[in-house]
Amino acid sequence: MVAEEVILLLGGNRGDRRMILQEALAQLGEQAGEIVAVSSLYDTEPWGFEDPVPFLNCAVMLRTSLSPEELLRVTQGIERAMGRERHGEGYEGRTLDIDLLFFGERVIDTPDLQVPHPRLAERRFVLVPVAEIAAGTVHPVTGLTVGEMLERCADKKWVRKAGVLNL
Ligand code: PH2
Ligand code: MG
Ligand code: MG
Repeated sequence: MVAEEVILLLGGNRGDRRMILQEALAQLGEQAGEIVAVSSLYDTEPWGFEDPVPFLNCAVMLRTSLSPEELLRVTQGIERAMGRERHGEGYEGRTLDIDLLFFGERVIDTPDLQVPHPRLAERRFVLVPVAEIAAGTVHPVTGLTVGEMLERCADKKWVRKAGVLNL
């Protein structure tokens, strides 16, 4: 299969947040493909639920020859390896979440996987890091670029730069 460009969002708000994202990036490079770009780290206010601990988020661009389903299995394996536990429905604090935001220009809507990520345009904690590395990426359904989505985003939750990962 021909390699495709994928954009992921990494985040977590439990444990050593920075070390966990650093290790997740290394694992993605080993198991998923070639790391093309990584955004700065951002401290971000928890979105959609109350939690005293901010998230640390960053965006990653990857070239992969895995299928979307294969990539999802790899990212879920990395989440589990970094201590992610799932406790049923609803948002909760977690050590590591890896979300597939864009997969080339594909549109995927299955019970296990929706790409582009359905809530991406509503969230500054997603759009700010992605705009840093891929502001011109076009949403295959709405036709808006990431930069345009950020300009239109009404989300008021705070997002603050918090350093960079080592490449
Ligand atoms: N992830 C969520 C829910 N809320 N809030 C922030 N700030 N960052 C996240 O990564 C995040 C969230 C669901 O995966
Ligand atoms: Mg998520
Ligand atoms: Mg997720």
